[in-house]
Amino acid sequence: MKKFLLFSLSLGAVALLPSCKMKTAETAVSGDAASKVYVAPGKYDEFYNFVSGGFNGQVSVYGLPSGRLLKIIPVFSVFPENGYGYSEETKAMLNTTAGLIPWDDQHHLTLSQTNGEQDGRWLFANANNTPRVARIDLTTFKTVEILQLPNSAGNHSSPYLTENTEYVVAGTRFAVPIGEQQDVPISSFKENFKSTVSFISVDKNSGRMNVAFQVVLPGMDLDLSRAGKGPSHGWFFFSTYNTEQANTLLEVNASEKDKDFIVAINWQKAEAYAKAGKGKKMKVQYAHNVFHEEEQSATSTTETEVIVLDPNELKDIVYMIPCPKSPHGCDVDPSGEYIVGSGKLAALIPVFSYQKIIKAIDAKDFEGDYQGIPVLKYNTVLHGEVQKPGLGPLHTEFDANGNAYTSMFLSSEIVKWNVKSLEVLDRAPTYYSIGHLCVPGGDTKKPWGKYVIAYNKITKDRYLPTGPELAQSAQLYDISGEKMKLLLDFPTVGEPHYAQAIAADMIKDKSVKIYDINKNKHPYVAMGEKNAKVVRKGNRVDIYMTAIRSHLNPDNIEGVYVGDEVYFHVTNLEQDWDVPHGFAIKNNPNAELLIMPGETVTLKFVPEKAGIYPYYCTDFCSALHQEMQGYLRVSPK
Ligand code: CUK
Ligand code: CUA
Repeated sequence: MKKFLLFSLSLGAVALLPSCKMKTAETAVSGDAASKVYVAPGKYDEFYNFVSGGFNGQVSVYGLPSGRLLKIIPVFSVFPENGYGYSEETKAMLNTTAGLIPWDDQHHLTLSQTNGEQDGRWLFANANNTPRVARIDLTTFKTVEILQLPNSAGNHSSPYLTENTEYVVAGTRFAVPIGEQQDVPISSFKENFKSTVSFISVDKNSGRMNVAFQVVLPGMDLDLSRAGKGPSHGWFFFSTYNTEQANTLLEVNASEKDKDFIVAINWQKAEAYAKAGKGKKMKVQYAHNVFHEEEQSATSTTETEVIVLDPNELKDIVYMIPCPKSPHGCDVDPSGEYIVGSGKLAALIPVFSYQKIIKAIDAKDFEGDYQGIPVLKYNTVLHGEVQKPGLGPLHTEFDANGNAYTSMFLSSEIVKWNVKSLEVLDRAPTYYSIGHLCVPGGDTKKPWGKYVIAYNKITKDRYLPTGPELAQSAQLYDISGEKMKLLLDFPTVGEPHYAQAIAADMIKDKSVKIYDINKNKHPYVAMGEKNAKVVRKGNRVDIYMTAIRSHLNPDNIEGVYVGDEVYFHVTNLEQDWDVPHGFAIKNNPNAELLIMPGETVTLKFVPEKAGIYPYYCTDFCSALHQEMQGYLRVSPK
């Protein structure tokens, strides 16, 4: 949303700036708030809250209602805490056709679903900059797969999924020339730039992702999306802006039109066309990275082809619904009947009816076309408008009782309204300038409800100042009653955009599991201290090292020469599921490792100078932790 802020400024309209109401927290917090978020020492939280990290490229995990930070899961950025992106086993996860990219921008998260309800199996995340979608396994809390997307740039409208996780979709924010990189004038946007939606199939059992097909659209900025559910299963809805197809936004021409569109895609029809061979095969290159649990190691392969469907030829897969003023969020209610568009510059919230959309499509009741794609009539498919909801509507989540909660960036509040009657029921200020919000299960058929969490863009005075770079702020509200009640502020990591929350019971017992060393098929595993050894092949030296309280074995290594490629393959032999060991060696630019029980992890070291290089365990693992150490001698060639 940073861009939007600038954009408002360039309009010169003071009314569009976020209004940071300088109301103090005390005025908004009820007396029993503390007891509602208190989780006694030794007790667990009720929900896991998975929060996107924005520009830090990671995902963080909090407990709710306490707001305690439980873990950071590295996804699209390297992570010093556990060596992700530094170890030989995980480097391949960050591979792309442009090489290893150590840092990306992560905005949206989606928990896998079965029958429209959360199933606690996987969490999907997008990389916004270099387009990729990741899958995180919720038994290990590890990133296990990253799929790069061809024909895309600015993978913002992603990842959203269908109600049985049949497909994860990813829509392009930046229209670009498709195919391989092309050198064309930027002013040729209208002719040369295209937008795409990738439909990524997800294997029911393994979770393995695959770009099944892409739908190509005229160049426009796809912003956010949701799948239909229940009656609207089979459809996907995307918000768009810049349907003027401006290649520069400096003159604010991207918002000159009164209405942009919600794009409705009939994915079941598109899928049938793709299966019937109606798409075109296009040569492209993109990386597909998979972490293999048995080998404890990732591989990166390159895919070379994608199936592309063109709605100008296949006339009944894409429709446009006019939507006021640069829509941002596009959300579908739990019943699957109502589609909420949030025009970020609009003073109302339009809600569309799925039944009316289908009726109008069947009757071919169109107002015209947009570049060959039929445009429905706003009034014909509208369920109604929420009047005077506040300023700057962005995103909407739902509770289990037919209510919607919309974030208002400019007026800095959450507005609760009834989905059927469109009546505004309550509003609660946020501190300050809310972006996304999250109700546990609030994007599914069966929201858990209970809380809404605001992820705010401006922190200002919420925490002790820490220089100009402040922690971002989340806020937890009780929504169990008629009125929302602010309970808690908690600082977050990076810049949260979207988040998901799930009942702790769905996951917690599955993740209490040791990785069985007998299943460790790592090529350099040392099963037991007896198997620790040093093997030389040419100038490559493989050290099969073991770590167990309280030795590293071997702990004296000689016969290594300057310029050798040395690989420390450290196997953690512990059988307690939560006892990691660390590994670090002096002057190694490849950083360090953290090895969990049963795992083998590899650190590469190419010594440039003769000398003695001490190494040791970096994780305080027992009373004799300091004894886990050793020496490598490097001799001149
Ligand atoms: S965007 Cu950040 S507040 Cu990237 Cu989902 Cu709306
Ligand atoms: Cu092992 Cu400290």
